[in-house]
Amino acid sequence: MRNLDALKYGLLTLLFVALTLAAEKPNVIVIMADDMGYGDVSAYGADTFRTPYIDQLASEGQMFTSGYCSASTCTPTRYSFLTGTYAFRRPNTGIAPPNSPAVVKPGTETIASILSTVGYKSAVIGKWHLGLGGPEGPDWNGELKPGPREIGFDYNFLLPTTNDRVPQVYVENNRVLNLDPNDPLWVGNEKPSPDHPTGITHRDTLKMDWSHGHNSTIHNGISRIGFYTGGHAARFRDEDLADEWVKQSNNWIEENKDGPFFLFFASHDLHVPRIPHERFQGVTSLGYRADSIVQLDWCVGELMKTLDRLGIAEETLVIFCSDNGPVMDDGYEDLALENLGKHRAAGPYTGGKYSIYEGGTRTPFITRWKGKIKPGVSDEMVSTIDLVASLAALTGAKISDDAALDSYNLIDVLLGKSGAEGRDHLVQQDNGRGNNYGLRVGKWKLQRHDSKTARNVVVETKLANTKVNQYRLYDLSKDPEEKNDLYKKRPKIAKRLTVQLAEIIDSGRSR
Ligand code: NG6
Ligand code: CA
Repeated sequence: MRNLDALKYGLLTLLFVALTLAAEKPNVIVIMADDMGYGDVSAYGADTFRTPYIDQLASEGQMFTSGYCSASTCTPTRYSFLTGTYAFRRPNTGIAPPNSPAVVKPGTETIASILSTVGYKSAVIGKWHLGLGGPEGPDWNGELKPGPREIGFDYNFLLPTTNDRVPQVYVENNRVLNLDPNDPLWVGNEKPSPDHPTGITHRDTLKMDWSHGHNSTIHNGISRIGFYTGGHAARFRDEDLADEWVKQSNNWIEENKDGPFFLFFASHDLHVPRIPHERFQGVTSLGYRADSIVQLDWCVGELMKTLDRLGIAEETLVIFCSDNGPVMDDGYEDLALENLGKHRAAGPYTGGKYSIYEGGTRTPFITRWKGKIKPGVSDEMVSTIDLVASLAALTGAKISDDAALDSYNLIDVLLGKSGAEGRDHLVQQDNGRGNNYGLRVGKWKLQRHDSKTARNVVVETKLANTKVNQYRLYDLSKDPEEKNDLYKKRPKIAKRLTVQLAEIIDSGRSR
């Protein structure tokens, strides 16, 4: 008996060694743009400005025409990208406010914790917007825990929320960087004193006016969502964010060049307030929105140059994606809409940020691994939510059965292997739990506009907030703009997709 056990153990060990050897452990860099639409890259059709570095990634790798994020706002997409579970399954995963506690709870398996089990070092550098701290929210003057390091990242250098929300400080690991204890940082929802200057009382001093919301505390001539005082030595200039992300990333890559490493480069471009560095202001004819795209493109170029300089481009899988579709006026008068001209930020699609139309979640999506991925264009369906399972499969890491509930292993598709198939269905959500959904199955697209759309979410159509759910059905192969509703004309397909969507939502998992 004992011999048999020993034999079993030996065989299992052999199997494990074989699997480990078969696994590949390239470095992985995920570059996530903020609010970038399908048509915002020249490789994807933008022709009033150019994005040479992103285009180069596309020409050297797989360029997906059905690449998606899982939600059309930031927090839920990021939640799902990290955890592999649809955000609508979890409470409080909608757009996070300035004092939000950590949205991903410690103990949750994430892309970083899963990769760490097979030897990866990982970092997130850039916009976080997934809350920090326990149920009481962030302790800005103390330890900001839990944060990324409590869910698997080894290092983080963050803009804690999103830059139209307070505060404008960097967080390095669990602390606000350069915080002077004699000038504590206070963040809140209420005006801290009657004479506290705001975007309303001091509107004439602003360097960029607000159009809706964004009229509380002023920093760097821009009023924001929420109030804060103190922490002056820690505050940054909006103009310097992109340079800082590149600098920090280059340092971290250099320190970890022997790999394997996983870097989540979370750009703030092109989210509002769009204040690119002075050297990018005016480089396009479209204003600061497109100037910010060119700035992001520069960041991509800098990161790729670092890989080349360190000789690790052939050991690094680079994934470029976005957290939601485009938006023009998102609260500031930066003339994005007025300067738009012929540019179509969502490409041929309808809708954008906040929307369950294709424009909300179908975005640029590129994978490049020099010497490994054969360059080409793929129309297979892939989503940011699939990166957890795909990278686990690539590297031989295990995912618990009760984690990453909606993440599919699409590694062969992401690596451009011929004949590999992408998703046969994908749920698209707008913001938090209980909102509106899209379901794409092949060429069919179902929209479900829910009866109980959460308040404080931008409601995109009159369909929302009705007494019963409203459905629409489109044939994307003939009608990419989702204009011609076939819900009544194609009752069998309509029924099938309606039931499928309800099952995915109700069953609690789709993996
Ligand atoms: C909205 C903000 C918008 C933006 C968005 C989050 C208002 C009126 N609108 O509530 O400006 O901050 O939240 O964007 O305040 S996201 O890309 O981070 O999800
Ligand atoms: Ca976003």
